[in-house]
Amino acid sequence: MRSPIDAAILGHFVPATAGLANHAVEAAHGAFLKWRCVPAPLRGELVRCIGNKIRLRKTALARLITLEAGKICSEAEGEVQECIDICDFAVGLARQLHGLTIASERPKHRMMEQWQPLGAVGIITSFNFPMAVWAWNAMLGLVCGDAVVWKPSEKAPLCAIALQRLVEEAIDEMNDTIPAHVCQLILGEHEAGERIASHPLLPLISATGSSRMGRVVAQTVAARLGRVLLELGGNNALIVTPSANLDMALQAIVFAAVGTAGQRCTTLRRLIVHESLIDQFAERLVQGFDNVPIGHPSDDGVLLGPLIDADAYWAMQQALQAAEQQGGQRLTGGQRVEQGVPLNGFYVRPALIRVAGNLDIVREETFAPILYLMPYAELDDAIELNNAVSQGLSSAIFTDSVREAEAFLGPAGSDCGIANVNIGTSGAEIGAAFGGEKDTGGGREAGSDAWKNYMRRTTNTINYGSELTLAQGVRFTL
Ligand code: UN1
Repeated sequence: MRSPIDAAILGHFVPATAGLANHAVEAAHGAFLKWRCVPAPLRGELVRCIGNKIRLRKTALARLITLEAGKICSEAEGEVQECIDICDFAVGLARQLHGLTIASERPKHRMMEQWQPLGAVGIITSFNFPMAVWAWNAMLGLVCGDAVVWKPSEKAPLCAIALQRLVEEAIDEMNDTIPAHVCQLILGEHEAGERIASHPLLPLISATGSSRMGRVVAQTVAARLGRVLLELGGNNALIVTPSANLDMALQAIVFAAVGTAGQRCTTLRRLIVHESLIDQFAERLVQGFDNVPIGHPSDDGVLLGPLIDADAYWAMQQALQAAEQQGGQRLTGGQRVEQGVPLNGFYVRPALIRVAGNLDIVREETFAPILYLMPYAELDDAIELNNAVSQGLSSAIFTDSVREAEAFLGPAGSDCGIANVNIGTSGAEIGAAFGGEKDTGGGREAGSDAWKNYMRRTTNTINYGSELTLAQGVRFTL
């Protein structure tokens, strides 16, 4: 594999054979059979230990993300922080995996639900968050009593190996309380992902990546009636209304559109601006985009590092061409940058394209810093534009009007899993549920009650009387 910074070869990995992958899944399943009986707060101790190790090595891990995914240092550190945060969250959660007690209609009966460990969980992650997305899934899975089988992106195996090493260290340090194979790593290309998706010993597959990949995984898992947790493509929009604080909006927009070189699933891709201010605001945006410092992602002050690879660059060029053919007007950006950046990396100027509405190309998620700018007249039209794409991950509105904000957040408002007011579309905290609707796949990861995905619910009815009473008044006595 190569670094996106300068295409330098970072190493070679041998993809796991089918036999090896199967062995890893079976080992994880075996570990699960023991792990599920370890009390949850003790399972939390392993996660605490992993979190402490990540905390101690925050800078080194962030450097690895920069090297392998091309993120600027601050965003790479932010991603490691996200891993630490979910560890802390999961440790607390280990004492809160609670179910309900429900009133029974029968005398001297009690109903309750319990949440039990589910099994070994398959986790498929993408290059753009090579550590955090694993952490969301694995740390919750571990406290829930599951084992974990991780198939990271073939573009970011070093990040995965580094985390796996830390996990193994933590397991060793906790001696024989932890089954050794509770966290497994399988390196490979998409065949490895397919193997995981079809494996009957993995009751849950959590997959992050493109909607195309998610569809294949979902169908494979559905064929064996398994469970999926999908976090797929986004096509996130932000509405700027006349009452918005434009300085704040501008900052939020540039971070959301350009951060991580436009390669977050939460990246801002569509900007819907009120017609009364779109021309003036477009000028400010062009200025903002043209002034984004581009370069080596480790250099101080750089905000825009490289795209992941040549394919990403060509996909961006094709999207720009399609946008222009479909009537879009390029206001700025899109060119490759070759001066003042490391050789052989794919560095680009962020592109701003004025469009009349959701052109065909605008409906597609292109993983690059391209922002489509479109006007609206009435808030209802803006919300309709926001919703009129197949993806439904993140969305935002900038407004000082309570009426507008609440309309956007209400039942006829944004149809996305994330709807924000006066902040951008990306950079969510881990405490809340993360995910989206429609082609985004419907899954919710990280905070809130996302842990329930990693457990099975049992409903228990207990009769503590000495008579057998049937529900619904049914009489059936011999
Ligand atoms: C992703 O791009 O797959 O909200 C995840 C954000 C980050 C996570 C992005 N916390 O932008």
